[in-house]
Amino acid sequence: QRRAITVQNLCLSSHNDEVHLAEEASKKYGSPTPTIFSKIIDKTIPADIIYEDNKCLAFRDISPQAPVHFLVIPRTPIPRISEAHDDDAPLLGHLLVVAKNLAKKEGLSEGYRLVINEGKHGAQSVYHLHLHVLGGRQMQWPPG
Ligand code: TR5
Repeated sequence: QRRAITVQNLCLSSHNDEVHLAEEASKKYGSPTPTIFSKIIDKTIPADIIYEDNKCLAFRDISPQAPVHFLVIPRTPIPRISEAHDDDAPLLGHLLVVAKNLAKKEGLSEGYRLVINEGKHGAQSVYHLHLHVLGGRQMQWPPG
């Protein structure tokens, strides 16, 4: 089954090196343990959930990189954007619509950034697809 949950949990450590986390996560990719985000979905791990519906939920990032930083995730555990199927297009569109609605609700009238990290080079550390929404400060370009 394609939706088999595939990644080991990443416990939040004092070590906050996202690139290191991403490297470790990519090594573990393929293991059958659910991700931490599955546990947030099933509420066995607490999170600051700001929105949920039957397709997705949004919660504040535990290590915010901007004054406003939340994640929008599908309930279906698509591990990464590169593994989304063409027929996931409505779901992917829904994540974007939810992200922009929440950004408005969060007062990000001056703009914000949407980010999807993909795989090792993209510094993905949790292999459950998620859309970062960051705002409340001036972003720089290019990202590191
Ligand atoms: O690096 P990528 O793009 O995979 O982003 C993963 C994000 O998940 C990071 O920004 C982390 O700070 C965030 N994260 C990790 C955990 C976590 C979380 N956000 C909310 N709640 C969390 N819990 C309870 N546990 C985490 N390990």
